[in-house]
Amino acid sequence: MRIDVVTLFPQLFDGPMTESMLWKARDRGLLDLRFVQIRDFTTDRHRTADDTPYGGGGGMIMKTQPVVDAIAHVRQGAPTNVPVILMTPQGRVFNHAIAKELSNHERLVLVCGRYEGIDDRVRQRVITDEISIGDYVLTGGELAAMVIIDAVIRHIPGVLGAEGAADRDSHADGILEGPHYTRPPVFDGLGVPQVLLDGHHAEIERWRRKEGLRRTWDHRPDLLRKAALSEDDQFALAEFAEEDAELMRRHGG
Ligand code: 4G3
Repeated sequence: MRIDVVTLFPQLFDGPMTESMLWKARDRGLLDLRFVQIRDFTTDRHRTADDTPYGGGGGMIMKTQPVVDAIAHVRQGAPTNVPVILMTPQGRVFNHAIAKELSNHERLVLVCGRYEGIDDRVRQRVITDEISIGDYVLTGGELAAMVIIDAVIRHIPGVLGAEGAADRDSHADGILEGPHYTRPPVFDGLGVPQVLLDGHHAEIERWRRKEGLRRTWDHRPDLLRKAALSEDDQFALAEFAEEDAELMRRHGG
């Protein structure tokens, strides 16, 4: 997969994108990650990439022409349907399903704004998708682009080792993962659930599913409305509901 990042600050990607999994993916040729400097597409002596907003109001707006030209440059040779994604707090909110869908594309273009935003005509002419990584504002789209890159490449076959499978992640099937443990068997008086030490594989899988459901019930009950739930799952949830009701009877709400 090839990802082109269009940005005024390509140096921001140096650390995060050259470590660990990201680097392995690039080293193995599974990810071709490139950066294009928007300022290289300015045409004036001062290489001006931003300007004051029409209508006033302060802040600076990224100019249309350098961004449009930078995008046109990276799109050369790309299929006409390549997603050109603007990182913006006004986009649809990113999640596991979107990460997986984007991983099916041979190429992506990620566009990072700075200042108070980009002249809207960039969006009108060349942007195909607008994505937000959450309901908060950052000083630029670069950190959001790094989040997208990390979440997307985990779904490319061969990026995670055999031990890791993105289909087992929290959110893969709409419920969270349960707790994990490694040695030692006792830490500061805290043990490890006996079922994990017994080595009975089917029992362990049942326990993991139930603890994942318990976490979802406790922390993200909103996810349960959309999750695919088996009879066993629904039985477990009824048990949690009964436990909560019992606590309420004993201690009040
Ligand atoms: C406004 C993305 C701000 C418009 C970008 C870009 C937060 C996110 C910016 C624009 C960002 C996010 C840059 N802040 N929640 N800041 O994904 O096009």
